[in-house]
Amino acid sequence: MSPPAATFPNEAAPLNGAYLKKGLPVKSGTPADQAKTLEAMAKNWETNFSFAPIRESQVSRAMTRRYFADLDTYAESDIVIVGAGSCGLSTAYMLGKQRPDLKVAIIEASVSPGGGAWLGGQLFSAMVMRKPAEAFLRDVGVPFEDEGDFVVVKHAALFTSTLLSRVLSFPNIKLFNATTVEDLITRPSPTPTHPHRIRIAGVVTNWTLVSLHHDDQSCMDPNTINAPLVISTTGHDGPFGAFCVKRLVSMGQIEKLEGMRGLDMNTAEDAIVKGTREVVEGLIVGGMELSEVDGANRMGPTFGAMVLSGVKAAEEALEIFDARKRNM
Ligand code: 48N
Repeated sequence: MSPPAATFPNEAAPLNGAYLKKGLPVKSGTPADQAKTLEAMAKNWETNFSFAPIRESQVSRAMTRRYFADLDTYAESDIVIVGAGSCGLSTAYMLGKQRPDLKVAIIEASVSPGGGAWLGGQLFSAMVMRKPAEAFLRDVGVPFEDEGDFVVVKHAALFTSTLLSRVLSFPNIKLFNATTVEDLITRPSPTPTHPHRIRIAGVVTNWTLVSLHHDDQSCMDPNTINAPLVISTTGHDGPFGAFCVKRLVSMGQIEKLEGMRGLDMNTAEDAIVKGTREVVEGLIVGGMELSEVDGANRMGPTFGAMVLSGVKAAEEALEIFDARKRNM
């Protein structure tokens, strides 16, 4: 038998406080004698502890009003970062720290941001970064052990969670996780030698769970975010990886992907950092996604290039952004 239907009209609850309805003895706030501190709660769970009252619709409205206000705010962003792995988050941190005036949206396909940076190599915990990348760790506030030419963060999750918390604390940065970039917004930008040249003007998004089912459901159209600059850090090739650069190839904007090469730590990390750049107008590529464009080596379980590629991507973005503003 189905549960009893609601028996009272669903009046809009006030934004700010408890839901008061005739016949529903719901009082706002907790009684004065209720424990308010952890010390006061300890061992008094039965006597003077209870949660303040709530109505389910208040929870729903607290979430939905914020989320849809964010969608409205970031529908026009200054910069969109695709992929919240170590490179994307490092990029966001540098932008958030330097430019509180810019609206930065991060689109992350997974429910859990962080990409491949929750563990070191082969699921081992420790994370290695070669110097001088420890300068970034110091800036973010991640403790490390100094081993001479490299440093070690005792658990990769300490790095990723600390960086993530710093990024999420910036008021001008919004993380849209469980959300996939399914395509790029483009505008014609022809030159005499490249009549079909385009520039990137934002991203096309959908819930990741929707993106995974386009083949077995009828058309589920996407949403969009306009932005004059997109920074793609979607990692090396894989189910979701290297998304934006693969799209550039399919749009004929770059001829082909050179493909990530074999592991060579000493070659790979410098190449990724130095190669981080605007690949086509309006799209900067960093992190391991870049290895697919340039045919750079992979570095395996060292993460210094990811963070410094993020530092460079942010620097490139601000130079481009400010130059465009000057030329407007
Ligand atoms: O961690 P990744 O995969 O990418 P990076 O470049 O930030 O860091 C790479 C690093 O973890 C390594 O691969 C290390 C250094 N190993 C190297 C080696 O030789 O093996 O993060 C990419 C993020 C992920 O969280 C994806 O879920 C996300 O990007 N993503 C997307 N998000 C939104 N829309 C998409 N289309 C999309 N594609 C990937």
